[in-house]
Amino acid sequence: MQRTLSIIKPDGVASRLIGEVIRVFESAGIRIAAIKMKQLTRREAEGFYYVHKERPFFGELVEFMISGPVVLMVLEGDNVIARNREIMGATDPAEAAPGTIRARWASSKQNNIVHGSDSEESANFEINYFFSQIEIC
Ligand code: 3AN
Repeated sequence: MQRTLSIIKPDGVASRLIGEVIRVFESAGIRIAAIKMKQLTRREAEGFYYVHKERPFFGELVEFMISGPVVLMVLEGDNVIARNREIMGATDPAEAAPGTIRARWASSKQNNIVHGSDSEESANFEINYFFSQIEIC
Protein backbone atom coordinates (compact mmCIF):
# COMPACT_ATOMS: atom_id res chain seq x y z
CA MET A 1 0.00 0.00 0.00
CA GLN A 2 1.37 3.38 -1.06
CA ARG A 3 0.39 7.03 -0.47
CA THR A 4 0.73 10.10 -2.64
CA LEU A 5 -0.20 13.78 -2.44
CA SER A 6 -2.78 15.10 -4.88
CA ILE A 7 -3.73 18.76 -5.30
CA ILE A 8 -6.72 20.09 -7.19
CA LYS A 9 -5.18 23.39 -8.29
CA PRO A 10 -6.96 26.80 -8.29
CA ASP A 11 -8.14 26.31 -11.91
CA GLY A 12 -9.77 22.97 -11.02
CA VAL A 13 -11.54 24.47 -8.01
CA ALA A 14 -12.64 27.59 -9.97
CA SER A 15 -13.96 25.39 -12.80
CA ARG A 16 -16.05 23.40 -10.27
CA LEU A 17 -14.19 20.18 -11.01
CA ILE A 18 -13.60 19.04 -7.41
CA GLY A 19 -16.34 16.40 -7.62
CA GLU A 20 -15.28 15.20 -11.09
CA VAL A 21 -11.65 14.76 -10.06
CA ILE A 22 -12.52 12.89 -6.86
CA ARG A 23 -14.93 10.71 -8.89
CA VAL A 24 -12.06 9.77 -11.23
CA PHE A 25 -9.84 8.70 -8.30
CA GLU A 26 -12.58 6.78 -6.49
CA SER A 27 -13.73 5.05 -9.69
CA ALA A 28 -10.13 3.86 -10.15
CA GLY A 29 -10.28 2.19 -6.72
CA ILE A 30 -8.05 4.80 -5.08
CA ARG A 31 -8.93 5.67 -1.47
CA ILE A 32 -9.01 9.29 -0.20
CA ALA A 33 -7.12 9.00 3.11
CA ALA A 34 -7.15 12.74 3.92
CA ILE A 35 -8.69 15.86 2.37
CA LYS A 36 -8.83 19.61 3.05
CA MET A 37 -9.37 22.87 1.20
CA LYS A 38 -6.87 25.67 1.71
CA GLN A 39 -5.85 29.07 0.37
CA LEU A 40 -2.05 28.72 0.18
CA THR A 41 0.14 31.62 1.30
CA ARG A 42 3.00 32.70 -0.96
CA ARG A 43 5.46 31.23 1.53
CA GLU A 44 3.64 27.87 1.56
CA ALA A 45 3.54 27.69 -2.25
CA GLU A 46 7.22 28.64 -2.56
CA GLY A 47 8.19 26.01 0.00
CA PHE A 48 6.11 23.35 -1.71
CA TYR A 49 7.69 24.02 -5.13
CA TYR A 50 11.23 24.73 -3.85
CA VAL A 51 12.66 22.04 -6.23
CA HIS A 52 11.52 24.24 -9.12
CA LYS A 53 12.90 27.51 -7.71
CA GLU A 54 15.53 27.88 -10.44
CA ARG A 55 13.05 27.18 -13.27
CA PRO A 56 11.97 30.19 -15.40
CA PHE A 57 8.29 29.57 -14.64
CA PHE A 58 8.71 29.47 -10.83
CA GLY A 59 7.34 32.99 -10.17
CA GLU A 60 4.27 32.48 -12.35
CA LEU A 61 3.68 29.03 -10.91
CA VAL A 62 3.63 30.43 -7.37
CA GLU A 63 1.28 33.27 -8.43
CA PHE A 64 -1.05 30.72 -10.01
CA MET A 65 -1.02 28.40 -6.99
CA ILE A 66 -2.04 31.26 -4.66
CA SER A 67 -4.66 32.70 -7.05
CA GLY A 68 -7.46 30.79 -5.27
CA PRO A 69 -8.09 27.91 -2.89
CA VAL A 70 -6.78 24.41 -3.60
CA VAL A 71 -7.95 20.97 -2.45
CA LEU A 72 -5.20 18.89 -0.83
CA MET A 73 -5.60 15.12 -0.65
CA VAL A 74 -3.67 12.08 0.44
CA LEU A 75 -4.48 9.23 -1.94
CA GLU A 76 -3.90 5.62 -0.95
CA GLY A 77 -3.70 2.41 -2.97
CA ASP A 78 -1.42 -0.12 -4.64
CA ASN A 79 1.23 1.64 -6.73
CA VAL A 80 -0.78 4.86 -6.32
CA ILE A 81 2.11 7.24 -7.12
CA ALA A 82 2.51 5.92 -10.68
CA ARG A 83 -1.21 5.23 -11.12
CA ASN A 84 -2.11 8.79 -10.15
CA ARG A 85 0.48 10.14 -12.64
CA GLU A 86 -1.13 7.99 -15.34
CA ILE A 87 -4.64 9.14 -14.43
CA MET A 88 -3.51 12.82 -14.46
CA GLY A 89 -1.79 12.60 -17.86
CA ALA A 90 1.27 14.51 -19.11
CA THR A 91 2.12 17.99 -17.72
CA ASP A 92 1.28 19.52 -21.11
CA PRO A 93 -2.41 18.82 -21.83
CA ALA A 94 -1.61 18.72 -25.57
CA GLU A 95 0.51 15.64 -24.85
CA ALA A 96 -1.79 14.05 -22.28
CA ALA A 97 -3.35 10.70 -23.23
CA PRO A 98 -7.07 10.79 -24.09
CA GLY A 99 -9.33 10.29 -21.09
CA THR A 100 -6.78 11.57 -18.55
CA ILE A 101 -7.70 14.43 -16.21
CA ARG A 102 -5.38 16.87 -17.99
CA ALA A 103 -6.53 15.85 -21.49
CA ARG A 104 -10.14 16.37 -20.43
CA TRP A 105 -9.88 19.59 -18.47
CA ALA A 106 -6.45 21.27 -18.43
CA SER A 107 -5.85 24.44 -20.44
CA SER A 108 -2.03 24.78 -20.34
CA LYS A 109 1.19 23.37 -18.85
CA GLN A 110 0.69 25.68 -15.91
CA ASN A 111 -3.08 25.57 -15.57
CA ASN A 112 -3.27 21.80 -15.55
CA ILE A 113 -5.92 21.14 -12.87
CA VAL A 114 -4.01 18.67 -10.69
CA HIS A 115 -0.68 17.98 -9.04
CA GLY A 116 0.58 14.52 -8.10
CA SER A 117 3.82 13.48 -6.37
CA ASP A 118 6.35 12.06 -8.84
CA SER A 119 8.30 9.67 -6.56
CA GLU A 120 8.18 8.04 -3.13
CA GLU A 121 10.63 10.64 -1.85
CA SER A 122 8.52 13.59 -3.02
CA ALA A 123 5.31 11.89 -1.82
CA ASN A 124 6.78 11.66 1.71
CA PHE A 125 7.93 15.28 1.64
CA GLU A 126 4.67 16.60 0.15
CA ILE A 127 2.30 14.64 2.44
CA ASN A 128 4.23 15.75 5.53
CA TYR A 129 4.32 19.32 4.20
CA PHE A 130 0.54 19.65 4.30
CA PHE A 131 -0.76 16.94 6.66
CA SER A 132 0.01 15.82 10.18
CA GLN A 133 -0.21 12.12 11.03
CA ILE A 134 -3.52 12.53 12.90
CA GLU A 135 -5.24 14.05 9.83
CA ILE A 136 -4.64 10.92 7.74
CA CYS A 137 -7.35 8.25 8.11
P1 3AN B 1 4.02 17.65 -13.09
O1 3AN B 1 3.04 18.44 -12.29
O2 3AN B 1 3.41 17.03 -14.30
O3 3AN B 1 4.84 16.71 -12.25
P2 3AN B 1 6.44 19.30 -13.10
O4 3AN B 1 6.76 18.70 -11.77
O5 3AN B 1 7.45 19.26 -14.18
O6 3AN B 1 5.07 18.71 -13.69
O7 3AN B 1 6.08 20.83 -12.90
C1 3AN B 1 5.42 21.29 -11.75
C2 3AN B 1 4.36 22.28 -12.15
O8 3AN B 1 4.98 23.39 -12.77
C3 3AN B 1 3.37 21.74 -13.19
N1 3AN B 1 2.27 21.02 -12.63
C4 3AN B 1 2.93 23.00 -13.89
O9 3AN B 1 1.86 23.61 -13.20
C5 3AN B 1 4.16 23.89 -13.83
N2 3AN B 1 4.94 23.84 -15.07
C6 3AN B 1 5.75 22.83 -15.48
N3 3AN B 1 6.31 23.12 -16.66
C7 3AN B 1 5.88 24.36 -16.99
C8 3AN B 1 6.12 25.24 -18.08
N4 3AN B 1 6.94 24.92 -19.07
N5 3AN B 1 5.50 26.44 -18.08
C9 3AN B 1 4.67 26.80 -17.07
N6 3AN B 1 4.41 26.01 -15.99
C10 3AN B 1 5.00 24.81 -15.96
